[in-house]
Amino acid sequence: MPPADIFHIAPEVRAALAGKRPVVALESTVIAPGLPRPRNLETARLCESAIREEGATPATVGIINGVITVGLTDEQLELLALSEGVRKVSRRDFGIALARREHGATTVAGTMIAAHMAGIGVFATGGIGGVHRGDAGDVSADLPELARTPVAVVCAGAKSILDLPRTLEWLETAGVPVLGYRTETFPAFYALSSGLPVDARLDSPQDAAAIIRAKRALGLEGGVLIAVPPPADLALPADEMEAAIERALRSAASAGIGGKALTPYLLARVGEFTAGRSLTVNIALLEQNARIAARIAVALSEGE
Ligand code: PSU
Ligand code: MN
Repeated sequence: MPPADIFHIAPEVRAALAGKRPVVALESTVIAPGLPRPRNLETARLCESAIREEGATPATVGIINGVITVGLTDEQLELLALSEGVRKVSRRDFGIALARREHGATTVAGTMIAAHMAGIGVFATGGIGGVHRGDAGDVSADLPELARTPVAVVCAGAKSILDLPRTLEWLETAGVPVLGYRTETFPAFYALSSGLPVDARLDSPQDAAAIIRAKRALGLEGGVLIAVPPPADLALPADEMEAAIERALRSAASAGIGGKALTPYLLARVGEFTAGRSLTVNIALLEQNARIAARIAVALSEGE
């Protein structure tokens, strides 16, 4: 584990890990630039409560004054949710944020790295990054992280602001299993299905735990992606979603937005174009994923 002056695990999380009790990591990029205030803070708390209700310990990951923190306190969550200028931290950004004593919100890749360092094997988020549409050279660092770091990531698939077929091809090449939780197809975040097949359907948390355990036992590097469709009553129709995304992509192109700013920009525009309904489903699926990740963490700890 890294030295204590740059890596801190909250006492409650440390105790759960030492006692081999279930822990679920949560990311903070979804809180800081990902969702608008004040819903971001409410959602962060909602996800933590869902994990506790299922009998696991939540560990939201972020960077506070240059210290990677696994298990943010409520005050620290509030700090990240309400501060301006919090750095979005993926693999490449850790050194910068730590050396400059900045606050940072970790992406899926960043959270996987910190979770694994702490000894946490299950992580819940909303959607992973992927291969961007149009520019197949813009590949999120989330994908190579899934290929190298052994953490199970529970998500609602990836948003169709991305090129989903290319994203799944990338994961296949890199050897990342893509599992559907009670579904045969990869969900499209706001929409129930992308129509693209997953590698296996999971019917229970125990089913997920068995696959994670078997992969671990083999010593294969890399993670497992577990995709859960958003709640059916709130999911958006695929055609409406597609229209909002096309508009957002045109808006990003004319504003000249690219690089790490592209994902947050597209998400904000889609929110406007769906009159906030994308936000409602986003919050509901985050809570649902946290709950299912906790059940998987519980199933994993029962088998040990
Ligand atoms: N997808 C979402 N909401 C998000 C993100 C992705 O629906 O907030 C965030 C996640 O933290 C993800 C990151 O890891 O964006 C990917 O950014 P990039 O494409 O720059 O790697
Ligand atoms: Mn990118």
